[in-house]
Parts: sequence; C-alpha cells; structure tokens
Amino acid sequence: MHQKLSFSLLILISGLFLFSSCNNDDDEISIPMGFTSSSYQKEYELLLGSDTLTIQPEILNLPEEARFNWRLEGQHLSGDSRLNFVPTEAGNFILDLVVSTISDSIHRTYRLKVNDPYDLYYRPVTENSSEFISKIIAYKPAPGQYINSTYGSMEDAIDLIGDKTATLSLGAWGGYIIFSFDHTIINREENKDFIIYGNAMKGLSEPGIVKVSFDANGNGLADDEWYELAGSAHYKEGTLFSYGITYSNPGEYANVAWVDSEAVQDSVMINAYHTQNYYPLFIEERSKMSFQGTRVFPKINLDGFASIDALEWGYVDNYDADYASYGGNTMDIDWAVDEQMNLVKLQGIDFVKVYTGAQGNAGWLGEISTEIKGAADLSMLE
Ligand SMILES: [Ca+2]
Ligand SMILES: [Ca+2]
Ligand SMILES: [Ca+2]
Ligand SMILES: [Ca+2]
Repeated sequence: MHQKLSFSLLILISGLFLFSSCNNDDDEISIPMGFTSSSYQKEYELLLGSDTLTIQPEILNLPEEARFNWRLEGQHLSGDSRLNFVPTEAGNFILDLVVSTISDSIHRTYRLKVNDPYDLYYRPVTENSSEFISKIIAYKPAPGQYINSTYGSMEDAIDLIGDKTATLSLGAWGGYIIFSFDHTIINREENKDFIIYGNAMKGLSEPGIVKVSFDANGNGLADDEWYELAGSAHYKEGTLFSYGITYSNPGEYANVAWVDSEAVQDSVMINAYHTQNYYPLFIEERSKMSFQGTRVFPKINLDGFASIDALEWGYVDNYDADYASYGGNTMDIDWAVDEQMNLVKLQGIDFVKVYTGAQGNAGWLGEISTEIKGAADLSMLE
C-alpha cells in the first residue's frame, strides 16, 4: 500500500515535470543568457564634468522580456540596455549590472574612478607668480568711439598684461576681452577673489559683465564651460538674458547700425571727437558681427551734464559703494551661475571674460562702453 502510493506519486510528479517542460519549450527558449565574452573592461577612469560613460554589453540569447538594472553603489541608476552615465561627483564607485528574466539572471561588476578636474589641473601660485593678467586670449570689441583708435586696438589689449596702467575699451554692448593668469584664481570662502580695474567715476559707470571658466580639460585653452557672475541687476526685473545684437560695418566714419534679438534697430552714434570708423577693423568678421549675453540697464541721465548711475554690485567699470576703496570692482567666484541662473560651486577659475553689459548713447559721453585697466588676484594682494 505504502509502496504503491509512492510509485503513483512518482509517476504523477514526473508527469507534471514533463508537462511543464513541454509547456516551456512551446512559448520560450530556455537556453540561458550569457555575455558574449568572459573578458571585459572592468575599470573606467572618468573626468567629472566632461566625460559620459557608455557601456553596452553584448549578451547572447537575450530574451525580449529581460530587464536591465544598472546600479551605482547598490542604487538603481538605469534600466537601459545601453548605459549612458554622467558622473555627478568625484570618487571611487562600484557599478554593477544585473540582467534578469523570471528564471535567469546574469551579473557583471565594474569599478569607476571619477576624477575632479580641479585636483588634476589646478595651477597653484608659485614664487614667480604675478597677481596681474598674464595672457590675453581674445579681444573682440563691439563698435565704439575708441575702437581702431586710442584704447581700442589689439596692442592696447596686450598692454593690460602685468600691471594696471593701460586702458582698454570694449566698445558698445557685447564687446569683450578674455584673459588669464599664470595660476588658478581660487575661490576663497566668504571672500572676494579677484579685482578688475576700470576707469569709473561717480556719475560715470559703464557696467561690464564678468564670466569665468576653469580649464576643466586641462588643455590650456578656454574651451570649457563658462559661468556668468550674476551681479545685483541679474536679480532685477528688466534685465535681458539670452540677448543678442548684430552690428553692421558702415565702412567709414558713420553711425554703426545694429539690430537686436527683440528686433529693435538703433545705432552706435558717432561724435565729433573721434572721426575713424567705429567698427573694429582687426577682427575676422568684416561686414557684420554678433554678440550674445545679458543686457543690464543702468540709469542714464541726459539732463544737463550727462551721467550714468552705478548698478549696486557685481559689475566692472561700475562706481559702486566699494569702488573707491579698491580702485576697481572686486568679484566673488561664488556669484557664478549657470544658464538657468542656478548658483554654481566653483573651486577656482583660469579664464575671465568681461563684456560691455549695457547699451546706450550717453550724450557727449558717447556710447556706453566698459573700460578695463587690468585685473589682479586678490589672494596675492592681501
Ligand atoms: Ca570667493
Ligand atoms: Ca580647456
Ligand atoms: Ca567707455
Ligand atoms: Ca568707463
């Protein structure tokens, strides 16, 4: 009796087993998944802010319903078969992948080393370092009364190197200079970091906007991400972002027509004191030149003796509350923002761009055009 029951049970179990495997064979292939090769790249070194990690392992017998689970330090990262990962912090991380179906799963592990470009490419101050500008990377002024004349040539730009005695005009809105130092300017906590000298006076402010960049790919070129230093007017209504102007070369001493991204047409007006062509003749663009950026609106007073009021803080060639005590405008790298005006934490910067931030004709003063006389690392002055 006991034996008979066991025998029947065995038949029943084998029958069930047979039935279920037949069933499996009908609607799914039970060949297990596998990576095409047992050897694979297990370690990756990435640069924070520049590199994207892409991994797409080849898998044999991959059923359509297989699920991918990429995990970074055990946290789900992606469910895609092809991983595209942009690291957001430096450090060493374990990345793993599990590909699974209800009945099967395969697994792989990778090691990631994410480097902070600042640790790799930071250039320290040495005993030979200068506090002043060491290199002019670009000078592209907008049209203005001093352009192609005193204060408006490539030679005047080069003259800014090494001290603060020269004067350079950036012309009307958008015109710019890009320069660097022989070391990285560090972002000092709770402190201003560098100073830009201008020729502002009470009633004569011509606000220039500053952008900064760190040489994150370490190639010595200013081809990295730029961040604007948002001054007081960046937080005020009326300021225009993603603004643009195109100027046309009149080919002679004549008003320089411009059109902006709001379809406004106007001119940089000539005056009797400067009788050359105001359109820069030493740049690549011979007939038209365009600029992009932010436009701020200082108050221009044209009654009686023309004057331009200062903006509160954060601009160059701007006679703000601190200007007189420093003889220039002190800048804090902590003011850096991205395109969406989110504050960005930078440990230091290698490149500085200054561009004229306002546009207008201020009577006998001529066009609003930022001037700079040099720049210095505040950490070396104190
Ligand atoms: Ca700072
Ligand atoms: Ca670079
Ligand atoms: Ca000026
Ligand atoms: Ca000025």
